[in-house]
Amino acid sequence: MIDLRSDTVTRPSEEMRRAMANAEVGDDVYGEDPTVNRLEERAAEILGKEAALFVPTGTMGNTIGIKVHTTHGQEVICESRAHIMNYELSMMAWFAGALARPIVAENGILRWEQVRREIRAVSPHYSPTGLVEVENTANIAGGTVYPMEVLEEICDGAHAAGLKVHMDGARVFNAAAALGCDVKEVVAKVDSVMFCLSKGLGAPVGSMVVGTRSAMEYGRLLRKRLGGGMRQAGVLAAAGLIALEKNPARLGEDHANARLIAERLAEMRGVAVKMETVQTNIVIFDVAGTGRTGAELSAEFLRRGVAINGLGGTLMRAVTHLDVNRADCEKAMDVVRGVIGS
Ligand code: TLP
Repeated sequence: MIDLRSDTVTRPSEEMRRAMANAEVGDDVYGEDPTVNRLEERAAEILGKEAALFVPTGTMGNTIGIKVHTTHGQEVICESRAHIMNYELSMMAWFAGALARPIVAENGILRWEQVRREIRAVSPHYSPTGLVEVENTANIAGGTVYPMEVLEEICDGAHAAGLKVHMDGARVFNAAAALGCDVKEVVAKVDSVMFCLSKGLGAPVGSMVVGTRSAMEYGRLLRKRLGGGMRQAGVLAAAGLIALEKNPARLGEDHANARLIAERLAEMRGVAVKMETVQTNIVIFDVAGTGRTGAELSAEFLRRGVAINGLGGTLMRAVTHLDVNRADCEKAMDVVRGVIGS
């Protein structure tokens, strides 16, 4: 099967499996797992922040990132398609007691002017703003990337208004690759970042939260409270280290493969692709013109050995990653063309 459902589906490489088997471990709740400690140090170093925390999932990482900056009853400004609002089982409401204040932004990229208008002060009526959240890359908008000047303006504006900025950087290394710059520059002005080892970087499990030392110390307590004290987690961190050190450099291949998929899809009858949103490893496309739903087509593709998810209605998403090469993508598009017509 050619699996284009998500970059979460990658399997650990031989090198990762060997490193996992041989990992030096200890009890991480006591801070004694040397492999976890090394991963946290390297993540902080690579992102240019003071400290990092290894967490089992991106959802837990975002939950911690939001909770460290907010108090109950505050609002979190985010884009309308944000993962924190739509895909995390309302975790920020459940755990942090925060309300999402969504903004519809073109291609999922917020602008400071839009954010500024939604900031609410303490008043007898409003829930005050506690945090600004940016998703980079913006998954459901097509894996779009924040231009550096747009991001910097949001961070400067938020800070001047006394607000912190959390980045859901599940795919921030894809953003850095697309921008052609060091990931340090991408996250320089945000106060905390969550990024996933288990997506484009190819680790089997794990995400990191990165920020100031004091925020990460509080985050460590929150992780334990959430049930994320993982004990001998060095077996997972060992794979994470390889993902972090080796795989950012190859993300450009995934981006080129996504572009190929988008170009092929755009030639098919009844399929619409917003080409300007195809900036990284995600292709969102609309099959309304085929007269069929995403769910129907998804089932037909799957019968022919290609997995592509529907996103509800007529939207679909194809994601490239380590475990699909260019030939796989070409083959997948032949199958899709066979079902849809050219
Ligand atoms: N995204 C998954 C699904 O949940 C949609 C995917 O296949 O893309 N932030 C962003 C931007 C994400 O895309 C995801 C996962 C997460 C956070 C959460 O990560 P996990 O799944 O590790 O909790």
